[in-house]
Amino acid sequence: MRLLTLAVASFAGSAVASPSSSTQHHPQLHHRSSLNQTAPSCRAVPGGAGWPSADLWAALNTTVEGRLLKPAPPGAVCHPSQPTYSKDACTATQANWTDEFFHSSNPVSVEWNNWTNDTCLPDASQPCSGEGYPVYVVNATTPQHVQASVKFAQANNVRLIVKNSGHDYVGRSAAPYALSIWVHYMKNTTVHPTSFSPTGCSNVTIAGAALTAGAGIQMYDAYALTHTINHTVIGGNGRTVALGGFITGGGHSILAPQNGLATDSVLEMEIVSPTGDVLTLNECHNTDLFWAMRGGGGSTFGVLTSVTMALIPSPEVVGMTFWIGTGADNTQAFDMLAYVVSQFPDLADAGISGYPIVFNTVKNFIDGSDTFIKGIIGKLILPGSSNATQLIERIKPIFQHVNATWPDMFGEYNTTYYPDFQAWYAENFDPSPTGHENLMSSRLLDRPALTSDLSALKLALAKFSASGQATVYIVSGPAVHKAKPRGGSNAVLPVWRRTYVHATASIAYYTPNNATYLADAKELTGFFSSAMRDLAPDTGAYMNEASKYETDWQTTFWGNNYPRLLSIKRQVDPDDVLWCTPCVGSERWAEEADGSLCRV
Ligand SMILES: Cc1cc2nc3c(=O)[nH]c(=O)nc-3n(C[C@H](O)[C@H](O)[C@H](O)COP(=O)(O)OP(=O)(O)OC[C@H]3O[C@@H](n4cnc5c(N)ncnc54)[C@H](O)[C@@H]3O)c2cc1C
Ligand SMILES: *[C@@H]1O[C@H](CO)[C@@H](O)[C@H](O)[C@H]1NC(C)=O
Ligand SMILES: *[C@@H]1O[C@H](CO)[C@@H](O)[C@H](O)[C@H]1NC(C)=O
Ligand SMILES: *[C@@H]1O[C@H](CO)[C@@H](O)[C@H](O)[C@H]1NC(C)=O
Ligand SMILES: *[C@@H]1O[C@H](CO)[C@@H](O)[C@H](O)[C@H]1NC(C)=O
Ligand SMILES: *[C@@H]1O[C@H](CO)[C@@H](O)[C@H](O)[C@H]1NC(C)=O
Ligand SMILES: *[C@@H]1O[C@H](CO)[C@@H](O)[C@H](O)[C@H]1NC(C)=O
Ligand SMILES: *[C@@H]1O[C@H](CO)[C@@H](O)[C@H](O)[C@H]1NC(C)=O
Ligand SMILES: *[C@@H]1O[C@H](CO)[C@@H](O)[C@H](O)[C@H]1NC(C)=O
Ligand SMILES: *[C@@H]1O[C@H](CO)[C@@H](O)[C@H](O)[C@H]1NC(C)=O
Ligand SMILES: *[C@@H]1O[C@H](CO)[C@@H](O)[C@H](O)[C@H]1NC(C)=O
Ligand SMILES: *[C@@H]1O[C@H](CO)[C@@H](O)[C@H](O)[C@H]1NC(C)=O
Ligand SMILES: CC(=O)N[C@H]1CO[C@H](CO)[C@@H](O)[C@@H]1O
Repeated sequence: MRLLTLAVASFAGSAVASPSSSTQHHPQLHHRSSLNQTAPSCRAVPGGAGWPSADLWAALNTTVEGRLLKPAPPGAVCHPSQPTYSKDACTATQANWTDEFFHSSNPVSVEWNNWTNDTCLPDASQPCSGEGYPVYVVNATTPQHVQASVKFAQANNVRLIVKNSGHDYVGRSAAPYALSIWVHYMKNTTVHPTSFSPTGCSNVTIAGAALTAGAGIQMYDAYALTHTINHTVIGGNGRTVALGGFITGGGHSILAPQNGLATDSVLEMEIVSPTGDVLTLNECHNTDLFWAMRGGGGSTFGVLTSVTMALIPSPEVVGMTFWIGTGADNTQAFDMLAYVVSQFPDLADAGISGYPIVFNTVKNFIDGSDTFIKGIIGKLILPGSSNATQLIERIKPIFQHVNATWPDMFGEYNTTYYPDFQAWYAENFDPSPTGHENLMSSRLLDRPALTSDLSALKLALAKFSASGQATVYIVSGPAVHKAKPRGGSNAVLPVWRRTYVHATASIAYYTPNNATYLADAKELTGFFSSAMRDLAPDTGAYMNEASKYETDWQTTFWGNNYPRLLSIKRQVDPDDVLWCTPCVGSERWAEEADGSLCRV
């Protein structure tokens, strides 16, 4: 995610990695760890013996009221060999490929090309097998459509995935040979203006406004709707990010340091369980699942159909944009950057949050000259205030210290008053373009990591921003630390309760189907992750925005919640009907080189 359009240094591979040798697929060699020796060792694949017959698919289609789709890959319109080929449609698709709305409104498309394995880009010079995409999709609008899809996948040994907006950075919303439940059109909403009583908890009334929303509701819908009653959800910064993946992963927000994580605001959920039951989860019913579905991750414990979130009165906001930069050859650039970032815990404790980004040797976007600079740029907010001086008096000393300590530092800040959060969001949402190869790495940083050893922080930031930029988002703070989720707790990584900064580094590249680029990108992702692990070995990472290749991912994403999450997963999904990686309980299966999913 990127807030500002910097001159992003597109990744140019340097390592001399050789293409990984392709492994032959030998289903008969699979060793089964499962106790049921008659269960198939792999999920069914089209054309294989176990794939459901056309009649079975037609019966599913009837059950889901004719909402079964067999979509062509969106890029097929550019390939003359494909049935959907069309010159005009190709032009439109190419024009829209960087547009988040395009991917989120398509039944199978996802934002980052790699997760469909570049198997049908809108580019005639690339291959188009479509094998990275699911085969069938249910365009679900009711829990019953979801239920029928889950039961069908279970009964027929078909790989099952869930797609919502397709934003996912770890590739969980696309998969080959799968049936996909597309929840994008689950958009029912109910506003509760004054209070909410969780279903079947006759003794509980939760004061304050709340929103019940279908899992397909996207950020811009949620903000716009709650704005009509002068409230806001604790939401993310993208426009099309949907509640399904966001809430189940934890959901960070620029409003979180003052109000808690998005998932901390959840009062109730409705899900379809992996065994096909429609369940209401809250503090009185299905409490284990209620705990797990708030932070345990998407497409693992069930399919979310709707969620009820507590709202906050929309705060007035003082917003600031700022930058501090210096010539790329200034050897003290990272001394300055480490100092500035070390101030973030104090800023968050003072009620300030925001989206700063470190930039490292990028073309001078400040004056447009042909020079290179290093520095930091971003947006800060002080919600609940109309007095810009309160924000400025916190930031000015930082600028003064920088100027007094290091030579040749240039900077600027401006403030703007917004009467409510919606007014701030309308100008400052995340417009990140999509439609390229993108791998990510991330780390959550607590006060010790940010303040106790500035040499270590300096080194880590320098490595972490090596691809041109890295985020150092202030999206956790006091209210996350002392959050009281309903039912006592939820499953987010406990490190959130002492985090101040969510740092991310991405490798974006524009050369598809290139094994060298892929290998280099994976290597760099690992380099970023290890730089941050060295700085903060006892923290972890936000699972929704992280490296797919994170080592020790169980602990990195869930910490000491992992054993309880695993036991709930085994209990509610003994057959691993919902499977993704890196996801809780995924250890018993692995994707083969040809994309099929087999037991290990
Ligand atoms: C531009 C951009 C901005 C972002 N901003 C933020 C931000 O401010 N804060 C933040 O926390 N994150 C942010 N994210 C990350 C975002 O939270 C994740 O990408 C999240 O996975 C998106 O969920 P989705 O449902 O929209 O996407 P999808 O890719 O469709 O789904 C993501 C995962 O959730 C699962 N899932 C989706 N819906 C359901 C459901 N109904 N039931 C069960 N599982 C489901 C999918 O199977 C998949 O595993 C941002 C991402 C992008 C690309
Ligand atoms: C074992 O797997 C087979 C095939 O999936 C299934 O029919 C059978 O019911 C399973 N047996 C048990 C005991 O789970
Ligand atoms: C499902 O049924 C609808 C309505 O009859 C039909 O239009 C659609 O093509 C069917 N889907 C598939 C994949 O056959
Ligand atoms: C592409 O985007 C334009 C406007 O953004 C829209 O009108 C058009 O329908 C889109 N095309 C496709 C194929 O989605
Ligand atoms: C999916 O369902 C929605 C809601 O009924 C409908 O508007 C949309 O056209 C459908 N999409 C496809 C591709 O069938
Ligand atoms: C949305 O509302 C419609 C009509 O009231 C209903 O049929 C459907 O089940 C609801 N969907 C969800 C996800 O609750
Ligand atoms: C929201 O705030 C505006 C401006 O203060 C006010 O006019 C309006 O009545 C409020 N709406 C509600 C539903 O409270
Ligand atoms: C409400 O009652 C349920 C049992 O019906 C119990 O589990 C829950 O803890 C109670 N909650 C409160 C706030 O008293
Ligand atoms: C501050 O405002 C001036 C004048 O509008 C503008 O040129 C400058 O880019 C702004 N700086 C920042 C950091 O937003
Ligand atoms: C704004 O805040 C500053 C610093 O806290 C304070 O001195 C000043 O009186 C405030 N101004 C108003 C109008 O409240
Ligand atoms: C330091 O002071 C100079 C001269 O007043 C100014 O141009 C520059 O922007 C300042 N730098 C910072 C980081 O405030
Ligand atoms: C991805 O595509 C490559 C060819 O570009 C193929 O060798 C590989 O098996 C595919 N992987 C998956 C998981 O589909
Ligand atoms: C073309 C490409 O880069 N494909 C890769 C995308 O990511 C998956 C999952 O890591 C790899 O298996 C593919 O090789």
